[in-house]
Order: sequence, then structure tokens, then C-alpha cells
Amino acid sequence: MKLEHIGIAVDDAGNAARLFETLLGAGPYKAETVAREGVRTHFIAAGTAKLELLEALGPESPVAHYLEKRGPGLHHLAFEVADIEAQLRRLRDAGFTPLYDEPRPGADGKRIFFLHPKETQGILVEFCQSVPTPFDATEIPWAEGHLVIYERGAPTNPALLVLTAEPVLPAHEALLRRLEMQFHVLAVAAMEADAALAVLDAFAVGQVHLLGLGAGVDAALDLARTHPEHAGRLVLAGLPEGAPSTEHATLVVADDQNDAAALARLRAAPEVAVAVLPGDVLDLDVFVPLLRRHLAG
Ligand code: CMX
Repeated sequence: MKLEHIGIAVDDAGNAARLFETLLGAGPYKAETVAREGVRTHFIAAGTAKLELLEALGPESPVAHYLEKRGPGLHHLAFEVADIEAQLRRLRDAGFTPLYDEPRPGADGKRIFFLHPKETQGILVEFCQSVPTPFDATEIPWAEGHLVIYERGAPTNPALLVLTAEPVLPAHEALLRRLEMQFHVLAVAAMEADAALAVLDAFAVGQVHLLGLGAGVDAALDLARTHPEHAGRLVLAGLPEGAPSTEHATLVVADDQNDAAALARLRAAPEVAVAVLPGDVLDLDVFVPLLRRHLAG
């Protein structure tokens, strides 16, 4: 079980978004209307949890009642569980009265139910379970065939091009779901710089950060070297075969099985930082914060 988000009732979402942008350095990465709950939600990434700004859609919305009684403020805490039906049954058996008989669809691809604050120390508590939305793909013609591109996250976020040698899904689905909170992610299985350029063209993106995964690290480096004007900062999950770019701040994330001499050479290169993770390079709880920190500059 983990704290998934903190709901905050707001009377002016624009003002609240600006406030959190000032406080945290990042505003909402997506907005979504949940008509059944009478709210419009705005999600902000906040470390391992999210903030959910809640605007009332009309006077009958629970959030409108809340604002009327208490003004803007902490509205609820939401905990993610693996099996929401089991959680509802367990709490009912323990004597609680969940607000719904069955979990309902909520924002952000979740099924949710609530416990009334009178049963939970004055705090409205939500339980939720992710029902991930399917990934839509865009195909663009390329060479003899086509490229399959997965686009996630708000186009207003910094763009991040993910290059991988293997098909993007299902191997990297969990990673993309984490990255979409802060980035406009374009992910493609492509190994040539020209293919990557075709993707940028198709999505009308000028400059991107680059994330190379596995054999995709050399594709990322190749794009940075051949078209430096398109590349922002680089994250390479794996050791490149070629020399790193001398112009772009690059983070190489390697595992502790990698060749020590190759790591030492990379460490000595200008603009390159190296992180060595024990075991799995793509341990998301470690990898994603490292990537975010590096891309934030
Ligand atoms: N946190 C803490 N206390 C709250 C509260 C909240 N979010 N909402 C209401 N209360 C308190 C009120 O202050 C009031 O306290 P007092 O009796 O001491 O004055 C009491 O609970 C009853 O308030 P009410 O306005 O009469 O509210 P209701 O009992 O009619 O409804 C609730 C409260 C929790 C059942 C209703 O807000 C609800 O159904 N909430 C769940 C749905 C929801 O909030 N959806 C929006 C979010 C959706 C999403 O995240 O996707």
C-alpha cells in the first residue's frame, strides 16, 4: 500500500497551479474532468506521490460543499492498493461503512472508494487501484516499413525522446507511466539518428532530452552528435560503444557488472556523470529520480 495522492480542494485552479509551480518548480502535468464525482482534477508530481488539485464542477459537487464549509485546503488522502475489492470487503468486515457499495471509476485511470471522515480521524480517506489506460500508438512511414511511436504526457512538459532497440511495449510500459508525469514522452524502437529525427518532425518537436535504453544508448548519442541542436540533456541506461557527446550533459546509468575500465573512461569524459546501480539499471524507484534530477539540470 502506498500514498498515491493528496487531494486539495481549490476555488481557483489557475491560482493554485501557479502557487505550486512556484513552490515545487512544476505545475500540473495533466487535467481531467470526472463528471460523476463533480470535479475537475489537476495532477502535480510530488516525489513518490502526487497532488490532486480539485475544482468543483457545480454547486452539488462534494468539493463545492467542502469549499463552502471549510474553504480551500486538504480534502483527502488516497492510498493505492493492489486489490480494491478485497480492501473494500476487509474494511466493511472491520466495521467501516465505505461511501460506495462498489469501487467506482475515478480520475487518472483508477477505481476508487472513500471512507467518511467521521470514521477516519476527520480526514476523508480514498482507496484506489490503477486500471491502466491502453497505450495509443502513432505510426509513421519509415524506410521500407514504419515506426511505432508511443506518446505520453502533456505536450507542455519538456520533451523526452526514448530510444530503445527492442519493441517499447511491454518492456518499458511501467517506465513510461512514471515519466509521463513530468515529460512529454515520445518512445520509439529506433536505432538510427534519421529515424529519431523523423519522429521529432512528425510531432513538431524541436529540442528534446534523450533517453537511450540498452542498445538505444548509441542511437541517442548518434542523434546528439549528428544533430546537436535537437538534443538537450542525455540519459544513457547502459554503456555506449562510442564516445560520449562532448557538448551535452550526459548521465550514464550502469550496473555493477559493467566493465570497470570502461566506466573509468566515461567518468573522465567532460560533461559525463556516471551512476552505478547494484543489480538492475532500470530499478524504477532509483532510476527515475536520478533521471529527473539530471534532466532538471
Ligand atoms: N475532509 C474532512 N471533513 C470533511 C470533508 C473532507 N473532505 N468533507 C466533509 N467533511 C466534514 C464536514 O466538515 C462536516 O463536518 P461537521 O459535521 O463537523 O461540520 C461533515 O464532514 C459532514 O459534511 P457535509 O458537507 O454534510 O458532507 P456530507 O457528509 O454530505 O459529505 C462526504 C461528505 C465525504 C460524504 C462527501 O464529500 C463525499 O461523498 N466525498 C467523496 C467523493 C468526493 O469527495 N469526490 C471528489 C474527489 C474525487 C476524486 O478524487 O476523483
